[in-house]
Amino acid sequence: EDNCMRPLRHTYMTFQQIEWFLKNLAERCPENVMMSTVGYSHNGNAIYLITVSPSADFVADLECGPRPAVFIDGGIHAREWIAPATVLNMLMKQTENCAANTDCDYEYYFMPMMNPDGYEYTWTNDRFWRKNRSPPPLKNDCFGTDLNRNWNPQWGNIGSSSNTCKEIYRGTTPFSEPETTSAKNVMTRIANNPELDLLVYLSYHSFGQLVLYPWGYTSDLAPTKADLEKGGNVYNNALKGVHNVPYVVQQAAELYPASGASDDFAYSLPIKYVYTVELRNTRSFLLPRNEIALTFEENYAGYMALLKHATSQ
Ligand code: ING
Ligand code: ZN
Repeated sequence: EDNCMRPLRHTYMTFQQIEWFLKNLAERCPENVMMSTVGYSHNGNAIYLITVSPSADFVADLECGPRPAVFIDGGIHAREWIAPATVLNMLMKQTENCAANTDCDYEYYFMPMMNPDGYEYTWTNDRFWRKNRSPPPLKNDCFGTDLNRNWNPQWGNIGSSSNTCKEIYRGTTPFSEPETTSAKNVMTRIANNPELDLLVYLSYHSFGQLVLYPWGYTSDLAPTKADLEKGGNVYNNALKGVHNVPYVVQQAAELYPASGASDDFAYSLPIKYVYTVELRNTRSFLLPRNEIALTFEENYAGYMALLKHATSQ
């Protein structure tokens, strides 16, 4: 059978190009890729979940008992273009592996474009838009909720704002936004599936070259801080081995405390290995497109090492 892979992408894609890309991948690789729409943004754009699984003949050979699972998202923030670009390349590479029956021991869940409305807005109106494009509760207020301040637990506390015009506006209630509600529902369903063991959560952002672990809402140490730090170092050491680019592993609240971010929700589900990765570079959201493949390559190595580590514990 033909392999169903596509070449790596070296360009930033519009939301429409991302949709074509995902549909094409799902059509070419029906054995390994399932694409579903798990919600719609305020502007009516689909929020996609892509599930990558082992081929049917191969999965029968895997051990009985719950299968490990990983959930990965990108593009929570509109202007961080390298995040969806990296997750799309990871998704494609993982598909290629599963189609070849190699390195496919997990059930892989990808939400590569969490904020389609905001992303479109960065292509058409404002390259540095961060939030989604939900209308404000009162007219004449500002548009958009920060999708990384809209989660529980600890919604509404430090590092978020009730002012609709701020970049860290938290929304009216926890999960007030369709984007966060969709992701929460998917993550909860995976976590509660007795056939799966949701071990790893990765959320891709930029910039800063950081591997952040919970908590983000407090500088108190997470109860399993030692495991989180170890997993972060496994990711970072593998990453560094690829292009020797320095990333720093630290607790999210050490960067700045922020409540209502997705990683604290993931950690509370609970998921054992939870990271917000701030991709290249250390200066700007405008990452030259010749660094897309490099960023993907190093983070794919980190991802692979972390997934191996998580199942060896
Ligand atoms: N940075 C993250 C943000 O949401 C973060 C950093 C994540 C802080 C999780 C605390 C918890 O602000 C970017 N670039 O979005
Ligand atoms: Zn971000």
